[in-house]
Amino acid sequence: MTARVQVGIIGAGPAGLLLGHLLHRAGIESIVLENRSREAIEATIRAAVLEQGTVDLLVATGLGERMLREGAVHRGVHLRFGGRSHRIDLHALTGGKAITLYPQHEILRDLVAARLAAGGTIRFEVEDVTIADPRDPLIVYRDGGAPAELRCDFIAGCDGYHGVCRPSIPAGVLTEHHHEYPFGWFGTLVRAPRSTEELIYAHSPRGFALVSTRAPDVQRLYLQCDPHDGADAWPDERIWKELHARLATDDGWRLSEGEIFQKGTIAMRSFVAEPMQHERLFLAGDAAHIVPPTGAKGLNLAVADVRLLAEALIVFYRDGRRDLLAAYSTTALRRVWRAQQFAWWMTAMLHRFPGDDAFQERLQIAQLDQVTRSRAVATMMAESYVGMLDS
Ligand code: RFL
Ligand code: PHB
Repeated sequence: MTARVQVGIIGAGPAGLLLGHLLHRAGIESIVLENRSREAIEATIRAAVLEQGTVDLLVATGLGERMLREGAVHRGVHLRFGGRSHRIDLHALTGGKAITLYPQHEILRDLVAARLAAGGTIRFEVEDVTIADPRDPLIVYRDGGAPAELRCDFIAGCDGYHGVCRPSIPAGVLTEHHHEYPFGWFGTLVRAPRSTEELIYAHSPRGFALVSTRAPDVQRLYLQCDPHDGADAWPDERIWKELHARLATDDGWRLSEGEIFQKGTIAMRSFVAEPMQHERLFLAGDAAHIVPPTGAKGLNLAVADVRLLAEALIVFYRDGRRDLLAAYSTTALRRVWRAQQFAWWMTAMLHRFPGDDAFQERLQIAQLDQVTRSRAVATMMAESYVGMLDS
């Protein structure tokens, strides 16, 4: 059976679902095709740091209710090095902006609920999604085991780094930039009261550590690790020993311990595909770019991409103008590269690289010292951390 819709969206991550929501508000119809189940996407633990612009967009488009109630607003973050914590006052340095901690899977739950309540179509657990033609867009897939087709004016490729949209673009069209970092993050979820009100990014001679939260009684703790480490390389005793060593301060602060109920290694890579468009296929979010998590930018970039793409599609359908669609890739990539640079800057400043000696470590400390003492450098960090979406 061939269905017809204005915009066919592949992927029900934050990019795909938010795009469907924004288009619906402007009276543009879309269908979202997702190969996982609703339960699986709503249970995947990923990002949590929302920039001010992401929060403002979600609130302005009717998605803010639970986030404003359950999310935690943080007006600062801590850089910890040399046994001391230094607060970066995001709020004061950016003229009143803040980040909000609200887990990605909660945003997905809100988005799925909003799309379904508005009568939108999300087809979960579809299989074998293929873009048959990006010029006269046709998506071929299997739905409940039966063959199905979707004809559309445009395709939004929101299917993440491992999706099918980017690889469907013919060879020679895209330039792909890859950078692998020689370490990963070992991520844990811990049932314990939070040890800190605000996030702590810690530099230590033993490697990086990060203290974040997911709920008042759930901490999200990360450790720099070997990128090939499996969970068996990190028994609980080793995790606590390393966390205590890397987060040690001379002011009596203590990390609260509890049951570690989830563990896993996260690869650290940078990736950009240029351009983010081919014919009538537009890439958005992780399908087009990956940033290492140190700058907390991945989800925010996905939101920024679809805000731009939605505006371009709205202007096209309302006024027949194609100029914003034509400019989409160039405009989006400017922000993507800035985020890439910021994530690299944070990563390079805070991690121990193979072969680093005491000289490299002292240079990192000097740089951290400058970030915490120079208002100009702290402002650069604060603006990039809370406000990339506005630039
Ligand atoms: P997603 O979330 O990967 O969604 C893509 C969706 O497409 C589906 N899909 C397909 N559907 C149909 N057919 C196919 N062939 C398909 N192939 C794939 C997938 O099942 C999935 O549902 O991409 P999207 O929407 O672009 O969103 C990107 C964000 O998920 C990602 O950038 C962030 O999670 C990155 N990130 C963070 N970003 C932040 O802004 N702040 C953070 O604090 C932050 N922390 C993180 C992070 C990512 C992490 N990991 C695991 C990589 C922390 C971690 C640990
Ligand atoms: C998280 O809470 O998962 C988190 C916070 C900050 C980051 C990355 C991840 O930079």
